[in-house]
Formats: sequence, structure tokens, C-alpha cells
Amino acid sequence: MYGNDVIDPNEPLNAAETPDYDAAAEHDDQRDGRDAVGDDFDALLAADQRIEPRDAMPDDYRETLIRQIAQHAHSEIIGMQPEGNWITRAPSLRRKAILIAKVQDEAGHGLYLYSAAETLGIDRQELLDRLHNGKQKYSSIFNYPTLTWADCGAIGWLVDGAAIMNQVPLCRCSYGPYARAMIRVCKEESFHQRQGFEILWNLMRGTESQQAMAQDAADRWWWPALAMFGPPDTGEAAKGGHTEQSMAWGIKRFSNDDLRQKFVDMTVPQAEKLGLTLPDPDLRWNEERGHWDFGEIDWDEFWQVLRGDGPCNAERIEHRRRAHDEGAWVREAANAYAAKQATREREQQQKESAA
Ligand code: FAQ
Repeated sequence: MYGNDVIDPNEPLNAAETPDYDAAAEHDDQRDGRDAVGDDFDALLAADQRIEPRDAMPDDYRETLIRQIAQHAHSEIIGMQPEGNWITRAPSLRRKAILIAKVQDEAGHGLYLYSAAETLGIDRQELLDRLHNGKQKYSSIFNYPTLTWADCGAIGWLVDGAAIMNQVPLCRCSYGPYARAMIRVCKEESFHQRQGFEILWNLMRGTESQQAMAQDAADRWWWPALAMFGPPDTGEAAKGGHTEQSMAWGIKRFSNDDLRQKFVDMTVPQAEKLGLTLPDPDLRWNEERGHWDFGEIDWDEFWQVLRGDGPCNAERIEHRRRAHDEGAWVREAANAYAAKQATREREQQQKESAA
């Protein structure tokens, strides 16, 4: 596993390496009680059984899942851009091979997630249209630029680390296809997070300017990574949010603030190991709470990015639309090939049944 040569491999570096993940993955097998429960939505939820595409479900539950899974899928494919920017400039062949594999994994995650969303009765093209015309969001984090090679390290360590913290509980989401996709996605993200940690580890053991580059990347990615978990659970910013309902439906298992705290608690000791200073003067261990206290997130900046006004929003969507248009011939060719194969198979079957 990447990063094993720089830190004790038995020490969990992200949430997919903790017993929480193992418990969630195990939960995947616990779908055998449904005969006793029946297929009533509320009864299935109460018994902590999975809702499957064939089950009746309230319209709002379906819409919430389409919104969240689509936002997640869009984040994976837009999330290919910041690091994709460094593939041609990665500092060695090893780094280039690793980065290509990572970016390709993100594409794969997008595909699992679009497939999971399609089981809710929505067409993939419709989801992409909603991304391209701004009706659906993607994660705020991907609207920040990757200015140096160290940013690839910071994305792996912090952005993948935050994504995994959020996604391990989604392995226990009440909707089966989403939960099952998450089990695999989290395992793959775990490699990504270790490779980011290893990039920073090596830079921090390099020259003074390499250390400064790593510190600058940590300074720029820390706060946006904390904001990734979404608006706070309480106060004005929580109004109109989805957490309460999504938790009642077993889609979300923890609130945004709880996951953010878990992430801070896991990451601060890692920053110390790396030798990086996190850019928060209020960061201190609170003995009474048993958690790290941290400073105020700039929620104005978060909402500004969500409104489309972040450093790279326009560039990301423009690039995405262009890639989609330029890929039209590939989709047409794949459809033509599939149609030809289907015709051949049908003709073969007709021949066999006539014989
Ligand atoms: N960015 O009430 P809540 C990755 C919106 S994958 C943009 O808390 P909810 C892998 C939210 O949609 C990263 N918008 O909403 C990778 C809602 O607006 P709406 C993506 C955000 O849904 C790594 C409003 O604010 N992961 O990184 C954000 O219950 C490296 C109110 O918020 C997922 O999508 C945000 N950060 O909770 C790839 C995980 N936060 O829709 C490449 C699945 C909130 O009403 C490289 N999603 N909003 O217009 C979730 O867990 C949830 O949807 C949350 C938000 C936690 C993101």
C-alpha cells in the first residue's frame, strides 16, 4: 500500500482503515432478515434493513438520494480536474503512474455512483445535464486551484481523508446500491489518502523550499477541507438543511459537525508527524471534551463558492462541458457497437430456435 514505507502500516491513517469500516462492510451482509420484516418502507428502516430499488419508497426519500448521489458522482468526475492538471508535470515516472491511476479511480467512482443513481429511475444524461446547467452541485473543494506539486499531496491527505470520513458511514446508508458502492469506493480512497500523505512526507524531508511548498499547500487546503463536510448543524446556517431528515431515513448516520470533528481529531496528530503546522491558532486539545478544539470556518466563503463564485468554478464547468461535447463520438460509437451486438445475438437466437 502506498505510504506504508513511511509510517507504521498498522496505524490507521484514514477512516477506511478503522474498525468502523469493517463493521460497515460487515453490515452489507446483513440483509437476510427482510422476510420477517416484510417490504414496508418504515418497517425495513426500523429493522435497519436495506431499501432496494424494487421496494416502494416515499418520493422525498427518492429525490433526496438522487440529489445526494448525483452530487457525489459529479464531485468525483469534476474532482479529476485539479489533480489531472499535474499528470504531465508529476516529478517522476513513479509519481506520474500513481497519479494517472488515482485520477482514473475517481472516474470509476463517478461511474459506480451514476449507476447507483440510475437505480432510482433517473437517466444518466439527465444527471449530466443538471450538472452542466448548474441545477446540481458538486463538492465545493474542487473549485480551488492546484498551484504546486505539493497540492497533489494535500488533496490526497486532506481531501481524500475528509471524503473517506464522510463516506465510511455511507457504507451503512439505508439505500442498498449506494451503500454497496461506498464499500468499494472507501477502500480505493484509502490508497489515495496514503499516497497523498507519502508525497507530503517526502517533501517535508526534502529541501527547505520543498518543505515550504508542502506547508503552503497545507495552509491553502486545510480550511476548504473542513468546509467540505457541509454547513454547521446548528444556528442560522443549519436552517433549510437536510441532515435531520436524512438521518431519520438512515441516509446520513452522523451530522456534518460530528464528522468534521472526527476528521480534525484524526488529522491533527498526522500533521504533527509530518511536521506541518495547521493554519489555525485556535487549534488545541480539549481535555474535558476529549477532542481538538478548532477555529471558526469562513462560511461566507463556502456559500460564495456554492453560488458559483469560487476561484475555479467557471473553469471547472467549462472544461467539463467541453470534455462532454468532445466525447460525444465515443458515446455514439459505443451505442452503435452495443446495438450491433444485440442484433447479432437476436439473429443467433432466432437461428438456434429455428434449428
Ligand atoms: N459542496 O443540509 P446539507 C471526493 C450543500 S467526493 C457543495 O448538509 P446534505 C472524492 C448541500 O448539497 C466529495 N455543496 O446537505 C475525491 C445542500 O444544498 P442542496 C463529495 C455542499 O446533502 C477526492 C446544502 O449545502 N462527497 O471528494 C457541500 O445533507 C479527491 C445544505 O447542506 C459527497 O458528495 C459541499 N461541500 O449534506 C475525488 C459525499 N456541503 O443540495 C477527487 C456524499 C453541503 O439542498 C479527488 N454527500 N452542500 O442544494 C454527502 O454526504 C452530503 O451530501 C453532504 C451534504 C455531507 C456533502
